[in-house]
Amino acid sequence: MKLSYSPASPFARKVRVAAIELGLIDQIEFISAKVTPGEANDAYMHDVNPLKKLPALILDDGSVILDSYVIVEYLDDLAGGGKLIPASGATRWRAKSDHSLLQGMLDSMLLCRYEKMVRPKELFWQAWSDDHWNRAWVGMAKFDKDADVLSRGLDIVQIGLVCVLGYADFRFADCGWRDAYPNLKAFHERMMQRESIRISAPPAA
Ligand SMILES: N[C@@H](CCC(=O)N[C@@H](CS)C(=O)NCC(=O)O)C(=O)O
Repeated sequence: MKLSYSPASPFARKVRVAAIELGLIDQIEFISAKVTPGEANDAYMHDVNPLKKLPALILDDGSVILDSYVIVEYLDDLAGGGKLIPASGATRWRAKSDHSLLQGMLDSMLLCRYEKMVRPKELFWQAWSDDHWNRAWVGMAKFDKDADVLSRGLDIVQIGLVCVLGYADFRFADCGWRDAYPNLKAFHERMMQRESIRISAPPAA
């Protein structure tokens, strides 16, 4: 299997952490891909993902699995199922829903980043950017109060939450999430003790 990847991508980090935790990392070849809004990458769009997003998992038969959540679910299945995503029942739907929230938070944080760094300065829309940042910020507040998520064994929600917080450190270093959300701070410190989380942290910005 091959994974289109960038060390800066929080979505790709999620897959990498899951692959390490599931014991599948040695079966994946990491292929660096460059996908920037506003820049063409026709080969990637045609051959891998028409949405021009990474990560994408390319199986040995050439078929492609999108997106990061579905890739983690695929890997979880390969590892026997029910390891990082509960296999059935209320806990499955809770985890999927919490993960969707985290996914949306990351989407919004990425949009803020693109608005600031990629969009022409004269077109920058402050209110739109603030609105998206606020979605991530209020999402963090929700998880800061969720003692169950913060204290249970490793799963897709905890991995997604670490990726959100790591991306906040990487791209929004002054946002102050540790001061605002002490339970997330303690959670993040604990999670950073895991090798998979530590070695997958984004490079210094
Ligand atoms: N829903 C996708 C989101 C992936 C995503 O947005 N990836 C970013 C990189 S971190 C990307 O490819 N951005 C390029 C673009 O939007 O043009 C997933 O979970 O894999």
